[in-house]
Amino acid sequence: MTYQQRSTFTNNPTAKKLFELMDSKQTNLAIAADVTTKAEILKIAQELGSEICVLKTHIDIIVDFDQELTKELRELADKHNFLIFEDRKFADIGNTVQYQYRDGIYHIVEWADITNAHIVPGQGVIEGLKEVGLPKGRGLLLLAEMSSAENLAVGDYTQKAIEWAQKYDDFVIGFIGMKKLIDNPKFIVMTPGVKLAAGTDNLKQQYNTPEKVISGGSDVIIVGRGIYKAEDPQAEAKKYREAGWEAYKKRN
Ligand code: 5BU
Repeated sequence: MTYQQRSTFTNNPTAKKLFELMDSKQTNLAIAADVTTKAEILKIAQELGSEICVLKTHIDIIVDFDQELTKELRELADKHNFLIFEDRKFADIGNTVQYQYRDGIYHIVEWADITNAHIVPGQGVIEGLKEVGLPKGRGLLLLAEMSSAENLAVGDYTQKAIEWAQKYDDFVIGFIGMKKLIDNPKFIVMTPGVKLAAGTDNLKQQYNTPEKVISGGSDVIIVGRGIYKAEDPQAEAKKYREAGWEAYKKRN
């Protein structure tokens, strides 16, 4: 099924928008913009915006963060037609994650289309985030699997994530996973740990190629250092975009 066709299976507005823009823009590339200054992240959003479906942020690593930044990122997202995914990995009781999602200095729910959560606290983490995010049409990804070596998100844990995603499918739009996890077209799988050359880093990150990830049934490749550390990030982003899209076309 095409991304466009899959958009009709979900009622979540963010999931719909993502499927539609991936198809119209012809990209399944997300960039992990793991840089530490406003200037750097804005440069990435500006220069790579036309190549990507999703800009993934770690907003709490920006040393000169201010409210202007999220406003500007939002403007760039609307201008270049990509979604913003704050990779916050919420992991507390429902009441606490509500504060973390809505309040503090980041007000994540105000500007991030998508965020994600560990399921280790149980279903309360999903319910808490949903009360804050769903009225704004936001979407949540559950961490069903991770990319790092020897991580514990395997087996029954992964199965629980799949079960709870179906239970809360108005708000949970899919997973962080390494492959296709469930035969239901409404759920999106995004995969980190992607590089044109498979391998590892020195801190137990594990990389697969775009071809392997997409042919395995994942929908979005998340690429960080493979792009932003390259000499010419724009040219590199085009390569990843093409590799991801070719693999998708081959699959369909
Ligand atoms: P890299 O530079 O392409 O290795 O960056 C990967 C990004 O994906 C980085 O922002 C991580 O925080 C993020 N990530 C990951 O690498 N593995 C995971 O399982 C999850 C997130 Br969840």
